[in-house]
Amino acid sequence: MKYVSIAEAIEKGKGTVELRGWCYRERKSNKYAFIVLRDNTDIIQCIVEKENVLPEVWAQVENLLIESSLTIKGEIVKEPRAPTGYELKAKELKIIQFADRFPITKDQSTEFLLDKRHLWIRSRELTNVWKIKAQLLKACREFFDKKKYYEVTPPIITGSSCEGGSTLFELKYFDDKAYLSQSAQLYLEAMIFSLEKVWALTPSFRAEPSKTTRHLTEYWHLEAEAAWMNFEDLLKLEEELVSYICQYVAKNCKKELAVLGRDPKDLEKIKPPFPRITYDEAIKILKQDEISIDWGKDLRTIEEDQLMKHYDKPLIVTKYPKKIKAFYMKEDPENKDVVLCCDVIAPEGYGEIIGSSERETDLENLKQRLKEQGEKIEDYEWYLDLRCFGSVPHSGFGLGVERVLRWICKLETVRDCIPFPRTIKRMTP
Ligand code: NSS
Repeated sequence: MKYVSIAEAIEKGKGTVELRGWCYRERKSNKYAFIVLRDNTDIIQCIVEKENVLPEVWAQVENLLIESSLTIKGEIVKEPRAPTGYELKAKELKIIQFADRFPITKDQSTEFLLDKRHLWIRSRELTNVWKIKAQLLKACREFFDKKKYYEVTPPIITGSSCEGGSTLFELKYFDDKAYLSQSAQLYLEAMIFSLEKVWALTPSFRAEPSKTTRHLTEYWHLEAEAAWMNFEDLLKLEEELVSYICQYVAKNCKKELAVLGRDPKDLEKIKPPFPRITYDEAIKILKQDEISIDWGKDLRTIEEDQLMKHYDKPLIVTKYPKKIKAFYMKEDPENKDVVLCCDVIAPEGYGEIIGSSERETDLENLKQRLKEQGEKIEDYEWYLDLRCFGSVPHSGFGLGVERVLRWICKLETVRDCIPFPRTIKRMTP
């Protein structure tokens, strides 16, 4: 007999099937054993009756602990009292591996759960997060494909910094020094001169010394760059992508969202246009709210959270002061103190999800900004070359996959959006 998945068995609703998976819960008496079996599709209660199975099988069932792997054959019947509405009446059962006593029980500390992460990733909550993440990534691929962007594969080992030296991970590279990539942007900028519209999904690395619910030292970065794209088109593209992701997940992950307590209707509401304000306007709103912040200071978590009390959709904040932003951002032709950049901030206090800008194309300006930021011009020679061989106006953005996923799944921390989170104090398991 061929194995069917638990979801297929429930869908069928009757007849004899053979399932395989892991013991999710178990409860035994002298005559009966209830085994809740799980596979990657669902869970189902299985009832094993001592009288209906061979004595050696019953002896095995008596010793069965959760997370043991097994196969069960039996008849599917409707059972409203069972967790998923159906029950399997076992006729045959085979233990593939008897599990040791599972170390994770109720009410354990976050640190303990992170130590046992290799086991905790099978939990029901996290399993649903992985499923939603897979759909989110599928939505992004589909989005860029429809927009005729090419997916490209930039390097991870790099010789210069993109987002400033303070958060670079250094690496011994034979007799030289190299760094782990913080962003593929500079390489995507190079690729647009062959493919015009490109995107990439890569791990990005940030030696962030802060322990927050928003920062990982290794995260998945979705970035896009396009030739001829101006600032206005950039904002539209970001708005469309975020909306596409939300619509896609709302439609395809109803069951998973329910487990995590997110109503798909919250996501269905996320449609263009998003509210837009400039940095100057953000400062004004904050001052009205009696938050003291001087013009020229970056918006921190508390300021972002305060701003978002006024909005229930992602907020686009544009034109930050030049002196606090990266060297590659284009100066606003109407005001030399600000740049044509944009951050997208998620609602409900989930913080920044996108960083982006139109790119500076003026060679002298770029060199000046690099100098001001204490960078060596020689390290950026190849990048500056791009401004000398058919330079065109262009723009791009970077979206933090785990940040968006955290918002969508309503999770406490970005650490639960990646199977094996890397943070200041943790690189195992
Ligand atoms: O630093 S960013 O704001 N922008 C860039 O890296 C640009 N070079 C991207 C580009 O234009 N191609 O990072 C982009 C996003 C940011 O909005 C967050 O959503 C996410 O990357 N991000 C992070 N996620 C998790 N952990 C950390 N530490 C982190 N840092 C940024």
